[in-house]
Amino acid sequence: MTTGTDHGVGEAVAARIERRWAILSIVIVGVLVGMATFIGIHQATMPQGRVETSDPKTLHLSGEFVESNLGSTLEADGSVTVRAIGQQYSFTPQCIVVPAETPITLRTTSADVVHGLLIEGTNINTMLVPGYVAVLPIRFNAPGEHVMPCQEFCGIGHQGMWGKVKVVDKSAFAKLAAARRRLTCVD
Ligand SMILES: [Cu+2]
Repeated sequence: MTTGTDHGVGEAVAARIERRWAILSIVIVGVLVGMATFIGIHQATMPQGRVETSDPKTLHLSGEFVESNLGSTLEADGSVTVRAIGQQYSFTPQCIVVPAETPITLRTTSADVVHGLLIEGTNINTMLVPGYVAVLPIRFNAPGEHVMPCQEFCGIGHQGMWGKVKVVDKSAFAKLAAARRRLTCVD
């Protein structure tokens, strides 16, 4: 049987536990707000080191993203630069060919709205924002084929926006590059 005093003790214990949990939840909220504030201020005060811009209106007329300049190029230092653009609802080039075991710089942008570029089976994933050049250092360890869907909803035809990446042997790529300055695997 419980007596009046037992009741009082029980209530005091319950109140103490409740107070502890209340304090803990306030501390958790405080830490989260603190983290969000720190990240916000830190990133605002430390902007990206370099931002490259492009003009979607003149992309096809002049500059590095004109159609004849798109595709893969073997640079003098042995690395490869790939230039590609995304537009509603395709990538140009539709099929990108690159060598395996080679440092590659991917340079992409959008000609209209925000698109996404994801290469299946890898951690390569970036947004193509009109007005900005997305630059990504990439590398493939082995030859193979990867699909490259647009991963950012970009309009009514979004689900049909797919590209392809063909990774070929390093020597095979060198042979292709000797014959042409800009390479793609679009038939
Ligand atoms: Cu898209």
